[in-house]
Amino acid sequence: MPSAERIEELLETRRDVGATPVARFEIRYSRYLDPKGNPVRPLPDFARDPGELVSLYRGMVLARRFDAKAVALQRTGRLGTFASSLGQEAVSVGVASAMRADDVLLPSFREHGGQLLRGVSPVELLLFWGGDERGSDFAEACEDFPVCVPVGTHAPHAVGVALAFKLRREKRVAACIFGDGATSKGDVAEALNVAGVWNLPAVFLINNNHWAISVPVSQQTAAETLAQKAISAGIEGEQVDGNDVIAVREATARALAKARAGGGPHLIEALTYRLGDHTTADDASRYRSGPDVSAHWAEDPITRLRNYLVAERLWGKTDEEKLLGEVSGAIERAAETYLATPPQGPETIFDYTYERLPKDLVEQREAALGAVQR
Ligand SMILES: Cc1ncc(C[n+]2csc(CCOP(=O)(O)OP(=O)(O)O)c2C)c(N)n1
Ligand SMILES: [Mg+2]
Repeated sequence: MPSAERIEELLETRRDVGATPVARFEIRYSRYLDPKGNPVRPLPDFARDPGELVSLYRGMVLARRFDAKAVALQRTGRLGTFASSLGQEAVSVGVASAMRADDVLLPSFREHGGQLLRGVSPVELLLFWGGDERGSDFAEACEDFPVCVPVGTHAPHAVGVALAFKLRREKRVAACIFGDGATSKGDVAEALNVAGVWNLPAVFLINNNHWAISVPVSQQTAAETLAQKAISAGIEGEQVDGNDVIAVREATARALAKARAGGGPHLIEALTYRLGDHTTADDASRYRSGPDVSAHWAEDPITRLRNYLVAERLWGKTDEEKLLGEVSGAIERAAETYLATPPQGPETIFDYTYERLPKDLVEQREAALGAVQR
């Protein structure tokens, strides 16, 4: 690595030979509420409607309740490995709240808040995390994509969805959410690139929770921001405070409107923090310190919006109690329905991959059925 002086010397040489800058870029960051919930600039129009703000608040509270229940079910052996969105609720709730019903959401695995807001039921989500494929067959939002566990592989799918919208001349947008870790994958770079070349109606959102399991963002990239990955694809990129649901919604709404009007794709990097373990199969205390994590609780997106609502006299103790009662009731009922759903038969493992089952799998299918009947 050359020294700083040597680098400066080399830069001087470039200037001496008359090299001129041919392109300049900048990445902007936006936020409306500071971590305490105080507005730092005039709020966007939608935020003048108390109903809209309360609906965002409810969406985040519902996500947190869902997370807590799912973790409890997993810990008691009644759910598979689960990825909580604790502390990150503003990201997918903000995105989903800006979408139209006929847009298509392509989530990764930490977006239940947004999925619930779009009409996916908590029972479906629990079935999915319980290993039941019927949980991906949404009754509402049925054109939304299922949870994508492979990191970043849904970004090219979003390009396909957006291309279909463009070819059919439909005014719809594909919204794809992935993590900071996913931005190191070829799938994401290729998706951004081709979305740019074909000027597709796609909005990509990086849920930057600063960790990819035990790998911190600082080891993920040498770039100053992840949003600037848009620049190399020739598309617009920006950063928002991902714990400010108003900022996430405003940026997404702007990006969706642009894409819908034929203005092409957009990349938003939402800066948030993973307050919990990566999944229920992880123990984050092995690679990050408690005090580091606790400090991030001061940025909690739910407290932030509640503080604002309370300061504006739009929310009080009775509203809070009523909401918590309603949300807890809905999640408890969903858990009961999930637990009372008989599992699918073992033959379903075999039934949906091949049009005609190969001979050895026919034998295995029979053996599996026989083992259950015994
Ligand atoms: C293709 C692929 N490689 C590896 C994994 C294992 N894995 C699961 S989550 C994860 C890290 C993802 O980090 P990030 O994209 O930041 O999302 P986050 O989990 O922080 O939401 C990895 C490596 C996987 N699921 N898929
Ligand atoms: Mg991450």
